[in-house]
Amino acid sequence: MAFLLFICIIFSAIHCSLSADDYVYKDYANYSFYRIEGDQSQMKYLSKTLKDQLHEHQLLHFIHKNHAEILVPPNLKTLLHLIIIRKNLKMKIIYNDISEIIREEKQAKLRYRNGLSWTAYYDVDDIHRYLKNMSSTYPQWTETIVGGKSYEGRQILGLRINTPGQDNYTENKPVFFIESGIHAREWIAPAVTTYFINQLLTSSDPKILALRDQFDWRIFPTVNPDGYHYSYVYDRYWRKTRSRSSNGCRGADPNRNWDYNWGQHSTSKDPCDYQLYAGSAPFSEVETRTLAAYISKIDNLLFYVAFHSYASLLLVPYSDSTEHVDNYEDLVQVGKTSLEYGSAVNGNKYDGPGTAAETLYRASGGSMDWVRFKHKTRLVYTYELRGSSFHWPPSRIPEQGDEVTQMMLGLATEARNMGYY
Ligand code: 0X9
Ligand code: ZN
Repeated sequence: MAFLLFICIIFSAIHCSLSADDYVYKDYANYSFYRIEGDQSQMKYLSKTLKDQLHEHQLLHFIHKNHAEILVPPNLKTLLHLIIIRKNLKMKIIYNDISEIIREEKQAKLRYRNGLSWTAYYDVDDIHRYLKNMSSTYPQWTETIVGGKSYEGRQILGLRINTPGQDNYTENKPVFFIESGIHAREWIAPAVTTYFINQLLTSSDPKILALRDQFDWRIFPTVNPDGYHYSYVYDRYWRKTRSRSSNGCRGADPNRNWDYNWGQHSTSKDPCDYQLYAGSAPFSEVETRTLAAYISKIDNLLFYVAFHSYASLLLVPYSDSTEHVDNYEDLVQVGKTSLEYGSAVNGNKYDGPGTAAETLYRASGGSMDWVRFKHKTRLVYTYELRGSSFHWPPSRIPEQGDEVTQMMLGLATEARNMGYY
């Protein structure tokens, strides 16, 4: 490692992906995942008191209006317990030792073998292999598409599905775009996306076949491939891209990097911020820049859907304002139908639809807002999938996969009823 470090220092002007503490496995031994409840002033106190530690230890945390979730290292537990007692906060330990969950998840990892199983999480090269395999299995109406590229030189690979359908036409269908995995650690998002692709390609349900035939699909399961790989192999809670800032810190939050109201709400200017660094400028990240260029070339974009986790929540634009877009009521009606279709599968209810500013928090620089603003795309949604942490059990991927399939059917059905296509 010392030798690598020496080489990196010598060649620091060029991209050097191996440095001392970057590509080292983070095991999170004895880290606990806490959910803490309280009112707004208690949450403010918590955030103020823990600010330096959260930053210094690069910790995963969310502090909302009435609750907080924090991944707590062993040496911070006493301090946190003192705050909890002093401020009379409610606390629940979701995972006492998160490294056990990471280890279990690791044991359930699989490599690609004639397909994906949807009972395990796969690394990005296996997801790409699946997409390539599908395009050679269905060469007449699917093709792999390249939506852009990543800092470490990976492709943002997707699958286009455009069948001749019953009417025997492939031209000028409305485009249904799916963006998934922009946040590296939200593993359930790429998993349900490939599950959905599989449903479109192999289901015998006439409703799913009709859904498939109505659109020109552009589906990208992992739009942050470097981040996903890094999360898969080294640091389970990595969220950002992997670009290197001049001070040596890594990555920007790709859902804060799009060129619409960039850098305003729920973002950080600090390249070392573990979660929310907005990048050095709008579209500083090659992933968002190239994907935006790809999107801009699409005519007839009707649906833009992004998958994240976790909150069981459906969001509509804009994310940094409580003002409503002109077809807000329609977005809500179409979104509601989608959620009804989804909850019919397993009885699971989502919150929303609503704007992020009203239901979650204001956030600027997200893809959804840019697509809506720049392209005036009529039907734009962000799904925060289910879960109480980033660890959705791999054996239960099909549960959310089936819900998402129905939610997409619900979107299309109601949009059609309302004359959107
Ligand atoms: O903060 C985010 O980017 C999303 N939540 S997450 O917990 N998955 O990180 C919310 C996205 C909604 N806002 C935008 N699309 N801008
Ligand atoms: Zn996310």
